[in-house]
Amino acid sequence: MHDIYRDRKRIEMEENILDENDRIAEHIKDHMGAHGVLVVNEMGSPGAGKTTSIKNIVKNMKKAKPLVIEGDIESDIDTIALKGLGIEACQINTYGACHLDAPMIDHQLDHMHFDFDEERAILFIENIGNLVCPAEFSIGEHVKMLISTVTEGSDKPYKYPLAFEKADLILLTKVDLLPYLDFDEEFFMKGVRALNPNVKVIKCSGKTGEGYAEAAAWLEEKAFALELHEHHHDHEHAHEHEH
Ligand SMILES: Nc1nc2c(ncn2[C@@H]2O[C@H](COP(=O)(O)OP(=O)(O)OP(=O)(O)O)[C@@H](O)[C@H]2O)c(=O)[nH]1
Ligand SMILES: [Mg+2]
Repeated sequence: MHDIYRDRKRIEMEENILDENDRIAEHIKDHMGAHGVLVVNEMGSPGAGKTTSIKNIVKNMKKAKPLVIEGDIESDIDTIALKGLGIEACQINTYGACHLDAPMIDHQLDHMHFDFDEERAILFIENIGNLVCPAEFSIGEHVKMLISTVTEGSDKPYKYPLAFEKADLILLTKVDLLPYLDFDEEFFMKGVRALNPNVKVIKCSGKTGEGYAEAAAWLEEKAFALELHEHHHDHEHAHEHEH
């Protein structure tokens, strides 16, 4: 028999978990922002060009210090590649979970030291390669950056609307491959605009470097628009604020 009571209990529990996640996310966002750190939640399918985009944006950053948290189900391949380029990076492995959540980031931040001389920093958090689940969870970001690639096809905004609806910045990557594909840019943009009329969309290529200077400038502008707190506090657990 269908147990309505149990279904309701389950829904209540899921709501509580989401509330708790959002509360911690809000704390991370405020705390990092007050220290001049812009947090970027980078999302996109496996292989869409998330790590390539971080590398190229960092190359084009002029004023802020780059920091990276790599999220993967397993392995530290991307972290090793970034460190090889001299970029400060650390790894979170979820061992199965299809997205990062705010408690994972809160925990990771406790182990990171932010001793940068620059006035501002940009913390890129590469989420798990997945076009669905990461869009449902805030992890303390100021900016949701969606990586969508021409090789996935132009119908993705129609099939995976939430990721496009929530994005603040969309990088359309691998545009160097357009001559070999039948990507319909007009159809893609129509889908994006229907969900998110004002989102910034930048066409990028990791091969030619196209677009990444503009992406870096867009993010650095956001970083420098953060309002710093006069008195900096040390990082505290979000749950210690709950009484
Ligand atoms: N031609 C071309 N290839 C690209 C571009 N960007 C990324 N690639 C290639 O696409 C593959 C995946 O790129 P990554 O940057 O590793 O993608 P990712 O989204 O970080 O992948 P996961 O972390 O595994 O989900 C690599 O072989 C890249 O070299 C691009 O702009 N043009
Ligand atoms: Mg990657």
